[in-house]
Amino acid sequence: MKLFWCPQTRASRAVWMLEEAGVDYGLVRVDVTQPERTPEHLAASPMGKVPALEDGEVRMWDSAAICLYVADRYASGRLAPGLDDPLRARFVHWLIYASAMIEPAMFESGLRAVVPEEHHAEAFHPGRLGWGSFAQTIRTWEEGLGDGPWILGNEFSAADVMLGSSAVFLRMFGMLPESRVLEAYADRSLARPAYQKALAAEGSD
Ligand SMILES: N[C@@H](CCC(=O)N[C@@H](CS)C(=O)NCC(=O)O)C(=O)O
Repeated sequence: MKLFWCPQTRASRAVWMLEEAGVDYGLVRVDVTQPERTPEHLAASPMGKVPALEDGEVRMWDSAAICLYVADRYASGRLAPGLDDPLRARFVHWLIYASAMIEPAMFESGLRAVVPEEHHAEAFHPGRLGWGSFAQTIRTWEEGLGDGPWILGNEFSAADVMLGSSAVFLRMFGMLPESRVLEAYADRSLARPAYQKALAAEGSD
């Protein structure tokens, strides 16, 4: 298995996932801050993005899809509730929440600061956007976590790789609102040895 990866990007959550699953993989370091893309990278990721996973014939180039695939294929029943498990729906929902709700709401909140106020109603029409406001997104996430410690309760899963890395990213960008629940969740995520291994890779060549 091969992961196209660049430090300090969404690729870190894919490394965290592979470490949690305990599978063998190699990292191919690419620099997505530069415009050039190798043919090998483009074959793995048509948009030349990271993370991108090659696993035999499989090609995947989205962090949520990669987390779901790795959990189902290599850690089913451990990092992903099985298809017949009553927790399966909740697992899928929250795994996708990170990229379908948190990330768009986060970028919208940044855009609002630069788009003139008079264009907000048209540009950010709440009924047309597929996500809620940033405040709503955070509140719903906190409610979903409840007493935790993880999004499924006591069991850690691949959904926490997506959500926990989002909490860590938000904090890194200074965008995590004051939230005891999400601060503690980011800390718990960072305390996972597999996440620490993923971050350690960032400092290596
Ligand atoms: N939805 C994708 C987004 C991937 C993405 O945009 N990755 C960024 C780094 S965080 C990237 O590769 N940017 C370089 C580019 O778009 O050329 C995912 O979650 O994996």
